[in-house]
Amino acid sequence: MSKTIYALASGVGRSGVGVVRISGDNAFDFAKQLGVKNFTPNKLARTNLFANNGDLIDEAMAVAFKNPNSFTGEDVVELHIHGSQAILNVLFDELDKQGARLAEPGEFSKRAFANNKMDLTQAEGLIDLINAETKAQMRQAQRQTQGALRDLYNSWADELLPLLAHCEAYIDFPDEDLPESVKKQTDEKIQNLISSILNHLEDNNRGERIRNGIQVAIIGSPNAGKSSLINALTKRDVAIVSEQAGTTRDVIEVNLDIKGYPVRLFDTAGIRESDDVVESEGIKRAVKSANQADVIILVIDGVKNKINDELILQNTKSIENDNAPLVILANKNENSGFNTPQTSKSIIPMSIYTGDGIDKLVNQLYDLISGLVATDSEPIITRNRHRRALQDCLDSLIQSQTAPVPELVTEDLRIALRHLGIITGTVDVEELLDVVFKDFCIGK
Ligand SMILES: Nc1nc2c(ncn2[C@@H]2O[C@H](COP(=O)(O)OP(=O)(O)O)[C@@H](O)[C@H]2O)c(=O)[nH]1
Ligand SMILES: [Mg+2]
Repeated sequence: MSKTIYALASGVGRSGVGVVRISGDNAFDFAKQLGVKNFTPNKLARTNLFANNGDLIDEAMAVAFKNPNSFTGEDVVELHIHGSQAILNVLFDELDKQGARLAEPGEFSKRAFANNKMDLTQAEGLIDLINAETKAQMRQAQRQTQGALRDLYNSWADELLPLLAHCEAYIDFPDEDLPESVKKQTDEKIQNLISSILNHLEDNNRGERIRNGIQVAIIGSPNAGKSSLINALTKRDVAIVSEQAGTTRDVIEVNLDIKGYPVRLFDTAGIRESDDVVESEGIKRAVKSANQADVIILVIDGVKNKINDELILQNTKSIENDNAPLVILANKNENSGFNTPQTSKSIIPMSIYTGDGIDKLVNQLYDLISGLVATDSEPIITRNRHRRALQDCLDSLIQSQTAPVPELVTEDLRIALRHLGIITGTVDVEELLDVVFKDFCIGK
């Protein structure tokens, strides 16, 4: 018997239409009492909703989903009402009186998980889909909600299970000598599985990068035009631009969509020697931000400087991040005093004043980022939670290869299997559910 729950499933606030979802054993009864008459599954029907005293609540539309063919796997009714707080208040009041209660955040999805409508990776994909801001995030989340990760991890579990069964049988019947061929086959399969997991783990954190945004830090001397650049790229005045050197002190972060890829762009303090305590702290943060970045943009004032290899080296010497590709911009090229760069490095000449070079920069960023996160059709890890469990699974498999007695091999394989189950949620761990579903909002 599952208590009937309800919540606004559409966005909060005034809206043309709001969708209230009701799920549980009494969902159909409660909707009937409100005046819904048509329960042809999956068919939206016009209906008036009434309070118990006969007052009209709203002219609405209703659709019923019969269990198990619903989002939660329970009986579900969705009411399309006018998105007004007053209507919601009256409607929720009536539902409370009937014995329903407001759903907790993520409770619909939790029930969907409990009723095997989705595994934990699909639930996580759903949160990511709701939070997606760019196309790449959307595609990745869609693949996950469709079960790409679930299928992969289940297929590994399916490979492990018979191996575990073999080992257990051997323990139960130790007098029967395990044929050499079976042992060899088992060893091979474990080795293959180890290779597959290693391969899957060595993904350059692509999935997490797409999920969290690719970090791009803008660095360079004071007054090079870093803050002007972040404003030009975001087409907003997010950072203070000033002729005065040392204006930017805090690291300013903005989110940017580069042709579908989510980018977190960081404007930083100009790197130079400074006696000013606040500026020095800003410079420290600038270096830190560059050290953590996936891509670094170095802006150089091409009027004030003759750009050559030596100057570029000087501008980057405090940064320790060899992994991040470096994009070098020679700014202010509309000015007659602009010095043509003399260097072996690839440089984008640009003028933030005229906009020259901005397209080239965006294209280059796109190429670099797509190289960093490019996904073939293979499913990729999107959370640290998956990564940790896979690493644990891997450790147990590797340990099993040198385990001295069959009992210990069995134990290692069992633990490996358990770690795969932790990712998909086939292992029953209550605190795991809290971790996964805490990010959900009410109504999901
Ligand atoms: N001539 C010229 N000046 C620029 C250009 N971009 C920025 N500036 C100027 O350079 C100065 C410093 O810019 P700002 O963005 O604050 O540099 P930051 O210290 O690197 O953040 C400001 O006076 C800007 O107006 C450009 O393309 N051409
Ligand atoms: Mg600045």
